[in-house]
Amino acid sequence: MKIAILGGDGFVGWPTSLHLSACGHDVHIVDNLSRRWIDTELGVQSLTPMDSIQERTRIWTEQTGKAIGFHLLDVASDYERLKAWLAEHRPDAIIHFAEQRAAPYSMKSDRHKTYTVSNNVNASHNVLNALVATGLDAHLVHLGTMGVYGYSTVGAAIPEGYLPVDITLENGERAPQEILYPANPGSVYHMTKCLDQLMFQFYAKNDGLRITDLHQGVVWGTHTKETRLHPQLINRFDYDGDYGTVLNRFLIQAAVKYPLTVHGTGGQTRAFIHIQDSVRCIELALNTPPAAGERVKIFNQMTETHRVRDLAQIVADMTGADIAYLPNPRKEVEENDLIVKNDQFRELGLDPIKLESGLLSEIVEVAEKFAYRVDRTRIPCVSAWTEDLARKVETDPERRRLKVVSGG
Ligand code: NAD
Ligand code: USQ
Repeated sequence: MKIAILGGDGFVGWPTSLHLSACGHDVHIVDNLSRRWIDTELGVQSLTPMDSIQERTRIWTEQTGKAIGFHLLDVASDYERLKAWLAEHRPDAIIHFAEQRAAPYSMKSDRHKTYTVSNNVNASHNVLNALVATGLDAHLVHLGTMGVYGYSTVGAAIPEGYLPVDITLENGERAPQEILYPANPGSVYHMTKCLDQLMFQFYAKNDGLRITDLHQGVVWGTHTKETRLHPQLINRFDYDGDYGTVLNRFLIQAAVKYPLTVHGTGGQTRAFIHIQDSVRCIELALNTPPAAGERVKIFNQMTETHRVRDLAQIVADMTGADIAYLPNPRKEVEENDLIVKNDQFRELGLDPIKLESGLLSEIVEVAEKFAYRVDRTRIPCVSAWTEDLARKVETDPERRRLKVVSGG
């Protein structure tokens, strides 16, 4: 299959590109390298030393004899070039990672909100628009988020995208329907993923586009089978207060003896998936496309759920790290339960990597190995969801104490 990987230079996109190339597909990465520019804007860098995309693809060819194309293109702002690229290359499938994906970054300021909305919504719409305009029947696989469902405890399992409901008709009879699960975003970033869902629904209905939306949980880990092949194929690893996700942050914090930064009570429950399983799920989804005219196929791409404070305790037990309970800069439910259905990937053969089995190697092979590259001042989460929360976080005595004792 010829596959366009939009955002293929990123954390999930890079190992996916390698894996699909290893499987024998003709892989083309399309990326504007905006994520690398954001590192520069924030004054941070990946924990792992990451080469240029050209160098990465050169090493891949050297190691495997397989080629991966790279095309520098802004999917959100250069519609005409995107359309021309699709018309020329005519991929059989498109995997769409090309969005600004950090909730804290999306909430930093009004400028960051505007950028996130305009980048993400335009990127998704441009792809859909160009598919119709070029008459291309490519299967579009999009990386969405579990965050579209929100995190309020309802006491029922979250279904895979669609919720069965009964509508009471005028005559009093009940009509069963399936609707998109009510969107309940917790940040501007998550809001853009909710908007994506509506665009997918419309284009599948109106133009018969074949679309799969993967509602993914928090991804943890670094390596996959293919990134291990050579040191220069290594994946990126974000640990800073904007892009670092919770479990990977705890791992590196433990490695540099920085107290584990739990927000609030740590009662937030989230869904998780290892990067190797994420790549595997994308492959499974790619191989089972919906038919033209079918509604958007939605999978919950996660393997286990955990409470943040339990994750901190697991990492503390393994490493002896201290835990710091800090004021939460985010406006989010303090304590929630989360039960999630993921039957579809299980039925397709996903055999998940469990947290307990993968954590130790991640600490030794990555966190401790590259700990010397950590800038401790970039660890604190400083992006607050509201002005009030910003003030609360800034003046909190525990946070100030942590800053002094940890040097961060
Ligand atoms: P990332 O930021 O590492 O990668 C995104 C890539 O897209 C980057 O290489 C960036 O340069 C590129 N990009 C962004 N806007 C672009 C544009 N307009 N044109 C071309 N390229 C553009 O993010 P990631 O962690 O790899 O996440 C990939 C996708 O998966 C995102 O859509 C994200 O929402 C979703 N997701 C990620 C996680 C996670 O924990 N990392 C969890 C759930 C869902
Ligand atoms: N948290 C802490 N301490 C930290 C960092 C985070 O307690 O040092 C808490 C947060 O307050 C939140 C939870 O951990 O309650 C998860 O935060 P996160 O930064 O790990 O994840 P999130 O912001 O939800 O975003 C990440 C990805 C995003 C993806 C999402 C999937 O960046 O692209 O969509 O996970 S999900 O969470 O399922 O919506």
